[in-house]
Amino acid sequence: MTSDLLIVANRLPVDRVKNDDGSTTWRKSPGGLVTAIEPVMRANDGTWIGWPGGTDQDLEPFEDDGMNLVPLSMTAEEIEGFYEGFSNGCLWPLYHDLVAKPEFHREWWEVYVSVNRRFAEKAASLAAEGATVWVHDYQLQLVPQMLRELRPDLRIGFYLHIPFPPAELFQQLPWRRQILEGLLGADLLGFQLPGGAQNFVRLVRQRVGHKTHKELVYLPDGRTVRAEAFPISIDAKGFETLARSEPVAERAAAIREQLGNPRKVFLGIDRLDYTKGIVARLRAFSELVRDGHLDVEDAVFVQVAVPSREQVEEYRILRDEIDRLVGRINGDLGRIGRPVISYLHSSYPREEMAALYRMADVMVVTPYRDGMNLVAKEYVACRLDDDGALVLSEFAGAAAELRQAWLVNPHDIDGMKTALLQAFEADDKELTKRMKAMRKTILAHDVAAWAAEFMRMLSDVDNVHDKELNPPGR
Ligand code: GDG
Repeated sequence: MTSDLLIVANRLPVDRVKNDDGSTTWRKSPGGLVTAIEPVMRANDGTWIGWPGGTDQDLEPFEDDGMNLVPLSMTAEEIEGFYEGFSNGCLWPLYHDLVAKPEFHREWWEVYVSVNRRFAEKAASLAAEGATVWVHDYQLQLVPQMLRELRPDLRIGFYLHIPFPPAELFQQLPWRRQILEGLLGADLLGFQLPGGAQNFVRLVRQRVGHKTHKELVYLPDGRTVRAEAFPISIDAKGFETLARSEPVAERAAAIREQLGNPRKVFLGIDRLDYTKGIVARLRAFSELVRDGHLDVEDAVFVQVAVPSREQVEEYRILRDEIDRLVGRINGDLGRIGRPVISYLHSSYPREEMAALYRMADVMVVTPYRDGMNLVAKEYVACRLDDDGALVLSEFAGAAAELRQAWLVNPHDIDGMKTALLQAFEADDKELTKRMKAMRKTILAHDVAAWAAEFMRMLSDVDNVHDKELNPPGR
């Protein structure tokens, strides 16, 4: 069975859950990508190829809720070299401004190449003649070229969910040319921000030597590749409806009650990742308490850190650091029944996330670098009464759209303290003015519009040119 539309992503949109009786079932994983792509998938009887998690081998393709899902198994060695190693130990920090030090290991690279090849081969075997294939994210940057070599008849799109770094950083990568050429197999390359697309085009010109003009790259074989920004969004209406529901409203009130009904609640929700700036933000808040600007009777900080990449050393170190910091802050500054920081290392259902967004007065999102940051957008979508304040890092992609947030530089602790205090003290009129404007932005551009725009551009893209070109490889 072949498909006219294929989604190729590192993960399948479902997680495998073991039941008490030992049997296993699939549960849709949380996240906007599935919601965004599902309608397009259904309309085209699409197929999604991805790793199901774990090391189970030879899982059969299956249908879940009307979607064709094709599991691509990985061995323990592949998970270590491809996923934890090259993707998360090398590319992730390199693409996030070197917030941590990337490690360059040749063995990791070899596994990255071979796993990308397996994804490409699987896609080639499942695509109908002239089908559209949409490849996702930094784990699969070689797939476009590999797939084009196998199947020149396909229309190939690629979307990068994380930032694409400036040339000065990217060129550290020993395999920089292979990655650029891998991406150039696509007809359309989508980035979160125009800056990422520009970084890519500049690198292609400098490092591969292809002719470029604005967002276009002209290849010697006569193909044109387009690199453009498509800022991702959320299911804004879906979040709003959830936040409006009675159970979520009740839960929001119950959480505040459990926190001792402080005057204002600050909230942070992040995957536990060193790019998210969790430590600096907690430090800024605790200094405001220490210096008497905030009182624990008046304000509490709820920090949810969702477990992530726990096999990677850097992530274990960060978890310990946060544990120690929270313990010290609460030990030094808290009172009985009144911790300064209410810290949760756990993941939650969507309803609980909506209740947290609904009950929080100040949402604090302070990554050092973030492709977009959907949490910031979800908070805005859940503020039905146009209230609540958003403190947002300038270095999150979302800052380009959410201009009415209190924008901060997460490296500047004093600047963050000022912004936190301003957000805490802002009057209702100020809050409403800012939130209204942000809600308008989010509701006008949701994730369905994002997916539709990418798909439209991919099908419209004029991928041949008749330019006279010099051979590449200057
Ligand atoms: C990458 C880029 C870009 C989190 N915890 C729970 C939960 N979540 C959901 C949130 C949100 C999503 O996960 C996290 O998205 P972010 O954008 O904040 O961050 P990354 O995971 O780093 O995502 C990022 C994104 O891709 C999309 O392109 O914006 O820049 O780094 O939707 O709600 N959902 C549930 N329980 C949790 O405990 N249900």
